[in-house]
Amino acid sequence: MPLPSEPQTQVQLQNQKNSLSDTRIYSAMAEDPQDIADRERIFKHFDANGDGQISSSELGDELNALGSVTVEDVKKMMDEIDTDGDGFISYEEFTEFARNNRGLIRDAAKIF
Ligand SMILES: [Ca+2]
Ligand SMILES: [Ca+2]
Repeated sequence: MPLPSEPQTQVQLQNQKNSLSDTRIYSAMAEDPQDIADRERIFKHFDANGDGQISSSELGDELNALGSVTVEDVKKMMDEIDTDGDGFISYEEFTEFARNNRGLIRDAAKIF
């Protein structure tokens, strides 16, 4: 009577261990992989020219497509998200904003 093959058992245990630690990492960061995927998709959507940053005109164009916004509205959002004040929203700045506004990003993910 042959025993179950030893290497296979080890691989299965290893996989279980990996998925457990993945879960722990995600919960420690309090980040749903879906939130990260949504965030990346929305960022790329806003970054129309694909240079990795959202300019105020890119932000304004997208917000105008959703409904009328004033120049002041766009400026207010830029001021809030562009924390280093260089006039562009980097992915890091967007990530920070998204983490603090998870509900807003989830709503936006339904639109984009
Ligand atoms: Ca851009
Ligand atoms: Ca910036």
